[in-house]
Parts: sequence; C-alpha cells; structure tokens
Amino acid sequence: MKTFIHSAAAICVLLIAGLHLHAQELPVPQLKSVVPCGAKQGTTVEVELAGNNLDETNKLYFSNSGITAELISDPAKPPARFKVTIAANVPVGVYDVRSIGKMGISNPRAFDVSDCTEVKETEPNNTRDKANRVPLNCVINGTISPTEDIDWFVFEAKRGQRVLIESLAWRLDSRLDGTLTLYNSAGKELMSSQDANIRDQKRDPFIDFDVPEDGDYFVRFTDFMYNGGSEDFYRLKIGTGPYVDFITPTGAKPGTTAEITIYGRNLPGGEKTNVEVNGRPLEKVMRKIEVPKDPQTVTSLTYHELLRPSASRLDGMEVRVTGATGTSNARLLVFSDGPELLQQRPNDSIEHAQHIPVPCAVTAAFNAPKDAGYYTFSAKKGEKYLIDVSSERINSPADPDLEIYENDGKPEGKLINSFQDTGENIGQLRFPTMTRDIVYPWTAPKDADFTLRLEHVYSQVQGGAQYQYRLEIKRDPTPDFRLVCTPTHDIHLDNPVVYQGGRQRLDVLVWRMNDHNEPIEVEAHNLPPGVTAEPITIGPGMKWGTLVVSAAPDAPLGEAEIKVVGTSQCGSEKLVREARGGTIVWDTVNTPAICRVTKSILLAVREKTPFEVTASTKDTTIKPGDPIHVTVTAARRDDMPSAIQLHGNGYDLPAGLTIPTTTINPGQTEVSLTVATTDKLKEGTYSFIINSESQVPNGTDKKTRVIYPSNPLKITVAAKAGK
Ligand SMILES: [Ca+2]
Ligand SMILES: [Ca+2]
Ligand SMILES: [Ca+2]
Ligand SMILES: [Ca+2]
Repeated sequence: MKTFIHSAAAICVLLIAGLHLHAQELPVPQLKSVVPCGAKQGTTVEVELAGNNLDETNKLYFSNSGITAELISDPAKPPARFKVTIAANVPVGVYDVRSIGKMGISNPRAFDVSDCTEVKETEPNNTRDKANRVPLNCVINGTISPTEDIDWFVFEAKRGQRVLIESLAWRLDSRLDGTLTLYNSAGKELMSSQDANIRDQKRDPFIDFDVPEDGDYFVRFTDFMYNGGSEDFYRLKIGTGPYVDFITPTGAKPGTTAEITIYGRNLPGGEKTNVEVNGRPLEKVMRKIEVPKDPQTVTSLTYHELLRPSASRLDGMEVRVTGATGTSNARLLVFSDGPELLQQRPNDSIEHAQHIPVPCAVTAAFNAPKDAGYYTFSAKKGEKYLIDVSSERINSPADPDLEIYENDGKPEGKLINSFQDTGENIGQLRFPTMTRDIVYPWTAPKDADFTLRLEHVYSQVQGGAQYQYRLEIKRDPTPDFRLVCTPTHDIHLDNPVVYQGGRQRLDVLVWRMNDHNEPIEVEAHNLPPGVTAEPITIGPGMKWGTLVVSAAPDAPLGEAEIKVVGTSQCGSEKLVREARGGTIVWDTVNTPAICRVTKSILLAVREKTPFEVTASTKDTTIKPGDPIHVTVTAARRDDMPSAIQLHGNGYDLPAGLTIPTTTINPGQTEVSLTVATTDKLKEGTYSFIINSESQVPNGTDKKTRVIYPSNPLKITVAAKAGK
C-alpha cells in the first residue's frame, strides 16, 4: 500500500474496503530469538539476538533483576550481542527477556535458568561419528539450522542410571518441533520420541531410559519436518535430575501448609509407586508447601514455565523439587478455598460414585482407557453451582467431558446435561483463551442427588495416570474477575511504545467470572516519567477495555515495567486485581496466533509522535438514545500534514454506541462529531476511545498507516426516562 491517498473520500473507500484491517503502527522491535535462550545460575554467557526492527539495540530487560546484560557488539552493526550474567540466587525457572533499542522495547522471549552444567553444540555434528561429546547432567544449547541440520550428541552413562533426555524448545518460544532418537554404542536404536505426551508442550520430545550397561549413548536430534533456522533454537537436557510428572492434590488453601505428593522420576528420596506413565514407573515424595495468604499473592499467578492463555484466569504458584542432581521442572498448585480431596476409587459408575461435599476440589485422573469418574452431591432446586474441571490448564493431556445425571433411582440415572469445552475467548486472535477444559455454571432443576460423570474425550484409546484433572465445585460462586493486558496488534509480535506528545493504547481483557457484571476501574501504575494514564471504567458486562497512556512532549525516552490494576465494587467487597500480561509468540496464517502469558508488562517512550488527537465532551451524563457531542482536536508534527480519520473500528465499544467515521482534513485541527447511542446502551459508566488513523512519514518509508487512540471519554448512562 504505497500510494498515498489525499482525499477524504478515498480514505472512506479504503476504510470501508478494509474494515478488517489490523491495527497499524510505526515499527516496534520484534524479538524472535535470543541464543542461547538460557544459562546456569551464577554464570555469564554470551547471547545473540535476531528479529525485526532491532536497530540500535543497546540493552536487555529481564523479568528477574538478578539477570543483567552488557552490550558487547557495535550497536550500529546487528546482530546485537550481549554478555548476560545470572546471579547465583536467581531461582531455576523461565524468565522473560526483551530487547531495548531505538524503536522501543520488544515482545518477550523465554530465558531459562538452570542449575546444571551448560554446553553449546558445535557444528559439524550431522553424523554419528561427529557427535558432540557432552557430560551427563548438562543442558545443551543449540539450533537446528536450515538445510536439514541434524545434531548428534554422545554421553557416557552407567548401568542402573535412569537418564532423562528432554527437549526444551516449543515451550521456550522456539518454532522447533524436535524429534529425538537414542542409540547405544553399537548403533542400535533404543528409543525414540517425537512429542512428549503433554498437550501444550507437545512438540518437545522426551526420553526416559534405564541404562542397561556402562558405555556411550548417542542422541540424534532434529526437527520433525527437517525445518530449521534461527527461530529453531533449543535446549536439550540430558541427565539424572528430577522430573515432576504431576502433583496431588493440585490445589491448596491460602495461608495453610499443604502436604503435596509429587509424582515423578529421579525424585530425591523418592519412594517407588505402582503408578506408570507410558510404561515408565513413577516415584513419589511428599513436600510441605507454605501457601501464601496475602490477598495480592493469592490472586496472582506465579509460575516460571509456559502458561498458555487459557490458564490466565487461574491463581497459583509453582511446585518443584530439588536434589543432588538439580532442580526439577514446575507444576502448578492452584489456590483454592475449599477442601482438597483425592479421587476415591472405584468411582466408575453411579452406584460407586464418590460422594463429595460442596464446595470442594477433587484431584483425579483418567487412569486407563474407558475410565470415567463419577461424583455425587445433593442439591436443591434453583441453587447455582460452578463446575470447573482443569486439565489443559494444569498441564494434563486430558480433554474432560462432563455429563450430569439426576439420581432417579435407576442404576444408570437420568442424563440431564452435558458439556464439552469452554469456548470463551476473551482475547480473540491475539490471546485466544478457548480450552478443552470445562467451566460450567449450572442450576439445579429440582431437589435431588446429582452425579457428575467425567470422561476423557478419547477415552476409548487413551488413559493413564498423567491424564489428570481437577474437579472444583462451588455453590453460589462469588463474582470475581481477572485482567490480562496485551499489546494491541492482533497478528504480529508487538509491544506498546508511546511517542512523546502522543498516546498509545493497551488492551485490557477481562475474565468475568461467576456472573461478574460490575464496572471495573482500571489504572496504570509505575508509568515512566512524563507518562500518564487516565483511569478508565470498563462498563457493565464488557470484556475488553482500552487503557490509554499519554506521554508529555518532553517525557524522557526510556522504558518501564508497569502495573495495570483493576478495582471493582462487588456488593460490600472491593476487589482489587492486578493484570497479568499476554503476548503473541508466533504469528500464524489464517489461524489464531500462538500466545502465552508474560511475566511482566512493559512500556517504552520514544521520540515525538506524528500526531495526537484529544477528545472532549460536555455530555458526561446521558440517557440511552441521547447523542454525545464530541469535539476532537488534532496536533500534528511539522512533517505530517495529512488528513486524520476518526472512527470506532478495531476494539469493543459499549453496545448501542456508535462513533461516526469523521475526517480532520489537512490544514484542519478540530472537528465536531456526534456519537450516536440507542436504547441498547445499558445504564452504567463507560470509558471509550475514538481511534484516529492516518498516513505518516517514517524514515525512508514515507507513508506508514498508523492508528492512535484519543484520550478516553467517560460517560454515565442514566436510567431511561419513565423508568
Ligand atoms: Ca545444529
Ligand atoms: Ca548439526
Ligand atoms: Ca516433536
Ligand atoms: Ca473437553
């Protein structure tokens, strides 16, 4: 789209033709790889960056302040290289790294901190005789390069050792779909793995084997489709360190000491069990976990591994074990107030159903093919329940389906409801939150006993201890909400930059839980100097708010980790919830992007905005159907004479409110417009913005189409006349 369109009429045609055009912006840094994407605690490592718009990259941001970086390359000559130092006290886990340069601060990439020896692969290693020799208990950092790169490694192990070989790539924001094969020193294939049986980390293979005799063992690692490139980086862990498969129970009450049984492999002090996963035996250990109780922590989600969007409504903490050979991976322990129960078998029929109190949570599993779980409780007509079944969100491969039976005296009961997947998507393309899990509000149709029947959707052929689920049931669940703050772009890697004298939009996505319908006041804290954000009100029922940050013309250039906090009065209780961050990890074609939760929310300030619009109105209290008269003024940078289009596209407006497309012509600095409302506009307070769009000069590319928000307008809609 190189042609600059001068006439307002032509812009209208463009807009009508392009209602689905995505948000535009000046180039922002897009970080695609940091290689290696991890290091050991207490060490220093050199990393190299790749991505787009990384001009003059000079700093790195890490979500843990114990990780610091120093530029060691010429900022004018990409790729940027840094010396990264990880303090000895940085806990094992995955953090966010972002690049900072001329155009802002980038999206995050994962940076994985280990507590074992780290090595780098050395090419050529494409054949067995060129295998890189690595020590047992190490992490190898490598890349699958283009042209069918194969990486061979050899390590020595002793008979009786249990060696785990784990690829960390897909879950560390890599595009690699790794595949692993293990050979003995005679060249005989012992095992192979394409994908571990873990849904959202599924592209990362995993091998667990008992070493049959002392000697050398060879690993062949490559991409399943023989793809490769700078975005196909990996970490390959080979060792006898602990690995956690799952924990029971999966939740705990804030303010208590919870006794959690950890099931896994190579667990320090592990006790043998009869539990197997894919034919491999698990051990268990018990740990006492101190569960925090302060209100801010118990409504947070602190987990230093991958979290996909569907988990962004949970609250919890991570559980790991540490032994002589290192620290394990993490599993999520959910914060929950009710009693935590374990499944009592056999609960595989209505007759043998497990009787459960309400509220409670049950940790259970579809232990074998055709295994179903039955849970009976008593209810009274009209009582409201929330039935929440987590599998995908707690790292289980299970896809639970629910049936509800009325216990009518017959052995098979009477089927009254069924439910499969929760389709709620609060983030559309850029943060899709649909899940195979169940979040099902249910009202008892009569006084009776009811039985919940849970089954894995592929139960005919699949099952096992790892097919875990967490059933939580509550009566009259309390309305509540959680927020996720994301950059605006719905297709591409993005991160907000506000330009001096201008405004930028941050999207605030709302999980409204248990019929939470109240307005939510959202504020931003810890903004960079010279940057402000008017508090906004996300109106009744709305699930998408637009927070606007404004930079003073002399705001210093910089970047800041900001906090976005929502407050909502629910009856007598004032709920305060801090937003989590969300990001696109990879753009895709014609399908929702690959996304995840971030560890923090970052905002950059950069040089002078091309233009800024400011909206004002005197109509701050209206009735449904009343017009809202708005004046919009524009301030343009000297080199930006273009027309500015005002419209309400690309975000959620309150139902019954329409912003007319209006043009501020070249040479014009002010227009009036009338925002129309209808009877559909419900009583309440709402903030809304007016988008402003124009073509602006941008370096050599003379005309880049950009969209900036106006300041938010806040209106209160009074009850309709006569009501
Ligand atoms: Ca390689
Ligand atoms: Ca190779
Ligand atoms: Ca794979
Ligand atoms: Ca399901």
